[in-house]
Amino acid sequence: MDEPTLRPGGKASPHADQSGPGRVLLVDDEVALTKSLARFLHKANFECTMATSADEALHKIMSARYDVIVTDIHMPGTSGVDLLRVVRAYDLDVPVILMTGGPDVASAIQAVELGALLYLCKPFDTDKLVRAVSKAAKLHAMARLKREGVKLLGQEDRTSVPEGLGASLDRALRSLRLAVQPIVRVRNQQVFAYEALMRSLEPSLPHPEAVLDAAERLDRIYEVGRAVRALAKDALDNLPPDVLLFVNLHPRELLDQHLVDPSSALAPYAPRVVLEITERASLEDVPDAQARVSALRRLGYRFALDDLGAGHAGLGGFTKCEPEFVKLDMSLARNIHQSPARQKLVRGLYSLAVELDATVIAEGIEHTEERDVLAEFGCDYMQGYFFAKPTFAPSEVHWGEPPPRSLRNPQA
Ligand code: G
Ligand code: MN
Repeated sequence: MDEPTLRPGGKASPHADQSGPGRVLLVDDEVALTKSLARFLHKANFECTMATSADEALHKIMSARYDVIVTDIHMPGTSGVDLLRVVRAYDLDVPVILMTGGPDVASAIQAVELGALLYLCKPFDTDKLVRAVSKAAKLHAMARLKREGVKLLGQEDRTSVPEGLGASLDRALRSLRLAVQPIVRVRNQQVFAYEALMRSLEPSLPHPEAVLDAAERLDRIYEVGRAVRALAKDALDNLPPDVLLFVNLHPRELLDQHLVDPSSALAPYAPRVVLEITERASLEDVPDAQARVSALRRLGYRFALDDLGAGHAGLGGFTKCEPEFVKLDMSLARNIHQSPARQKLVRGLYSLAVELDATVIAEGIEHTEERDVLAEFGCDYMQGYFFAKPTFAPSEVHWGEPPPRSLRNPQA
């Protein structure tokens, strides 16, 4: 069998089509190392293209599609992290594996935030690279399929609305209520805000996701949002004036004129309202998202990026809405005291959010140990069943045993 070519940009093995394991772009200024890595990847049937600088890599990325990018970080000229940044600006899915001779915390944090899949310290076992590239190629394929699936199902949803769904949503809207859950400051044991959580009595739409799903299918998202905002106004009337209310916003609601209307019922309360946009949904499909966020900010609303760490690892949410608050997804807090990996990730996300001038709120705190690890990282704002469950009227907050003295007073 012919040896597949290793030349940059070269057409390679017979396995290099869509059905093969995949096309890899290898970027490193150390040519000998790159060639040797390419040989290993070829043995595993990957088609490899080499580039000796980030700029050369960019050139190649613009003219061909790759399944995985493996790049050195420190190279003359543009760095691997900058390459990753550019790649993320136009392709959310392609997995990037970073290699480095000298790891540093700053570039590792940047790499995580920009959605690098893996960070390999040289020297590494080539088998490890081959395994990582194989996994990355599969993840990429899955991401592409997921996007296709979302498109397909999205189209199907619009054409096949189950019978009676409209009536169910009508009933859900008529019985809609807001539960509230406190967001607390741990150091001085204060209730800082509440999150408003939609609840309905309609049994066929038993939780908020079901209501939202029905509203999406029926193209009635605005209606749900308007109902929630009317209830939010009532809730604010019953809260102390220095307490904020966090209100979840479906990204599509950014397009609702009612939201930006200064004469809407909620507008006078805007300085006390923080609009939560989830990282799980995409702002990509909202035209002019940034301008719409700015218009709302001019009315006095502030923004929180919800569920950080659970959605796509790209920068979309941050760059489009420049949130005042960031809410760490509850999966990150879960048993964090038992997971060094989670601690490392949360520490990275926390310091990055702070650097981006966002106040971090840890969500889903259920245990004293979770509260204390987060507090130790510097996180003061928290929410979760540990303090209080969502209730229809603000309830007593459970503070538990005080955190260690050093965590109670920042000046100590
Ligand atoms: O995506 P968002 O963060 O808006 O979701 C909030 C949901 O999380 C609410 O439905 C609320 O009831 C739930 N919730 C709040 N605190 C906790 C907690 O400590 N543990 C768990 N499992 N769920 C929580
Ligand atoms: Mn939320």
